[in-house]
Amino acid sequence: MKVKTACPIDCYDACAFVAEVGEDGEIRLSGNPEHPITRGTICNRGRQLAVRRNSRDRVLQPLKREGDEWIPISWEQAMREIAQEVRRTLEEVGHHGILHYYDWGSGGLLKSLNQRFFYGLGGCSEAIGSLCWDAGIRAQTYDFGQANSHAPEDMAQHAEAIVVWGRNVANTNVHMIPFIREAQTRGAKLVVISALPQDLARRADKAIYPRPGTDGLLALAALRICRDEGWLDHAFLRDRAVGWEDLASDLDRYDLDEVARWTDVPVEDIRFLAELYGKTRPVCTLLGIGMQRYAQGGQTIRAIDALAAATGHVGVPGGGVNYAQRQLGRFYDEEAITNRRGANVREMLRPTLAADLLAADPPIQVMFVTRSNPVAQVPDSGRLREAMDRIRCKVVIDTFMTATAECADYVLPCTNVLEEEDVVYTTMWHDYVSYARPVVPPRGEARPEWQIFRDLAAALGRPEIMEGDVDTWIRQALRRWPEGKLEELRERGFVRLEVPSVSWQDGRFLTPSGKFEFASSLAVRDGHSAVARIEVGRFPEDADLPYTLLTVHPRKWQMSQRDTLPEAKGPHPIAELGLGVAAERGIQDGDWVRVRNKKASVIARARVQAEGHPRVVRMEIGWHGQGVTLNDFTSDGLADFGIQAALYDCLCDVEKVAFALDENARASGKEALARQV
Ligand SMILES: Nc1nc2c(c(=O)[nH]1)N[C@H]1C(S)=C(S)[C@@H](COP(=O)(O)OP(=O)(O)OC[C@H]3O[C@@H](n4cnc5c(=O)[nH]c(N)nc54)[C@H](O)[C@@H]3O)O[C@H]1N2
Ligand SMILES: Nc1nc2c(c(=O)[nH]1)N[C@H]1C(S)=C(S)[C@@H](COP(=O)(O)OP(=O)(O)OC[C@H]3O[C@@H](n4cnc5c(=O)[nH]c(N)nc54)[C@H](O)[C@@H]3O)O[C@H]1N2
Ligand SMILES: [Mo]
Repeated sequence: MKVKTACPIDCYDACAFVAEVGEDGEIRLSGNPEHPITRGTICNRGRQLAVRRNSRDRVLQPLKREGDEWIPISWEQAMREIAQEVRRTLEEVGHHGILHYYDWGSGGLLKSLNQRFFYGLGGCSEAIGSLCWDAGIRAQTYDFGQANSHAPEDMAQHAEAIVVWGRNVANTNVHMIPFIREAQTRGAKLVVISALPQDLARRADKAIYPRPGTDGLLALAALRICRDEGWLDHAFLRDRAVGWEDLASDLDRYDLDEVARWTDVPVEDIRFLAELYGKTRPVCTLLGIGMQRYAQGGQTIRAIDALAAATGHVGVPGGGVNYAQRQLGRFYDEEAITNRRGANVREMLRPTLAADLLAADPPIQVMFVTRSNPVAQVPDSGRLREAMDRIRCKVVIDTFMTATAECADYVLPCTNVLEEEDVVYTTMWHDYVSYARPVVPPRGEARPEWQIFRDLAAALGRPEIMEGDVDTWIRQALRRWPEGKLEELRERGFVRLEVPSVSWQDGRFLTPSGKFEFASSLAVRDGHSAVARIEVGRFPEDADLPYTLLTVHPRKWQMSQRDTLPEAKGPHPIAELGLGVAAERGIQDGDWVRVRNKKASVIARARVQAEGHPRVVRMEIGWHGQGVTLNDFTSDGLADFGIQAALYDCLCDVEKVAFALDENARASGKEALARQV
């Protein structure tokens, strides 16, 4: 039998699945062919969800740490003991002594019931801010009033050029590829701007590889050329925007030759970009998350917004500066799920979690982790482990023994998406929502999280906190939906929410002025320059650490969710090296190298990259081993806007520790390696 269900992974694509269970019990997942984005295909991460469901390594019973051992215990014991820890904390220091750390490991609507539990206690300490995309969200809020994206069909049908700027669509947003192809078949040009090599660049008319973190300069220098050449949309600047004059006069600070030196992008390429935005119409810009993971990440997104807006690509079919899809929030009543009203919450920032924990007064006594693996994913993870060590009781809810679970006192097994009913409502890009249905029963003793928190509330003598059932909660959260839409969602497995396919076409923006704001009063209020501005003095430099380490999202798996992938779990990560790194350090493909900075060091296998910025090292985030996670390398610095981790402002050096060996010599190679390391 086929069951329509949904992919809950935090991703641009938010796919709809069709699941089939074979007689052998094997679950086959495929894409729902009717879904206009999924179009019948899913990625390796999606398929892995079935493997994860049935994996031998899955946690199937509540576990309690005793010394160095994990002892299986009953749910009754787990709930009783954890309730006791909660009670003690409430008595000793109050509800701020309880931390709920969560992230978006699942995009299920009902997952927010976790928060309901803590708010029901009167409040808690809670993680806020973003390891992901907040600087860019805030930048677009200053400029447009909200971060909206055009429908992909609009790009496919109307764009004359597509600029994929800092987004690795071939890895992280694969369902975009057919739309790009469709536009290219019509004759649209494709330009890729990326610090690292990308598969998509092979299909592109042009690839530009700036020095990491410098794209804002590139955009503003290109805009200066457009200003000087008169390649501007004067009607837009006059009728639909404010502050152009302020920005226009600020552009003189970006000298073309200097920008070329800082960005490592030749002057001809900066001109190429200016001409593309200035003379082609319309240009669709697809922005990635990577570019705003820097100290000036927010300004960088504002700079690109300004380039595209001034040259006439905002509010027109086939245009847009597409970073995120934030138009869908109004369709959901999250308060109906979280019941937050009246709760007293102390905020701790995800990007600076370790420091916030160490400084907390009152201190955290009980920490709950849901939908996340912070020890692998939060910057400065060495310090985080240290901070967690001081917490009396740590409870991790997950399906696997993650790097965070390894540091816990209790690990509680939750259900996998294929065992759950939920509305999957998080999309970073399009405007579809999907419905998850149970395909198979929960394995072992795994329980849905809402049930875990219901049991805990009962153990605390507070069952009213989690009163309700799945159907009621869903109906309450979707009460703004038109009659019949929920039934359609359940029947088809997905529905489209009605938002404009071309954003800002009516010229009305959600900014204070109601116009596009080249000069933003909100930015000034928040302590920033009114106009997009990049300061070269703020690029990180360290004579001892000449290269940038980019710990980007893995091609084949979702960040730290690699438990079922032997090739991802090896003892050594792959370090992809730009040509400059390889040449300066005398490294060849396959050599063993040590990647290090002041905080961490790891032995990796080198893969030399012919394309990309020459002085960049890339490792895929989520790997851990050799006593470290890759976030042992990163620092907890913030980007300029919002609350955003500047994870890619990370410098490193690389040295060769052993030569490459051919397959036959591998065994003795290991000895050679052991001797040299
Ligand atoms: N396969 C896979 N897909 C995923 C995920 C995953 O883990 N695996 N994760 C999902 C999530 S949570 C997110 S947030 C998204 C992230 O999706 P992306 O935005 O695509 O990915 P990032 O890893 O944040 O950024 C990596 C890209 O940014 C580029 N980049 C980095 N710094 C710079 C710079 O300074 N300038 C320019 N021009 N480019 C730069 C890199 O070259 C790389 O192409 O992907 C989602 N999709
Ligand atoms: N250095 C560096 N660090 C990064 C990034 C980077 O590019 N570089 N990217 C950042 C980004 S964009 C993001 S979004 C964050 C993400 O950070 P996380 O969300 O912590 O990342 P994941 O590794 O996907 O871990 C999710 C965990 O949730 C579990 N999980 C899945 N579904 C459920 C569920 O329903 N309930 C519960 N309880 N658990 C569930 C999974 O098994 C997994 O262990 O990481 C950030 N960290
Ligand atoms: Mo993310």
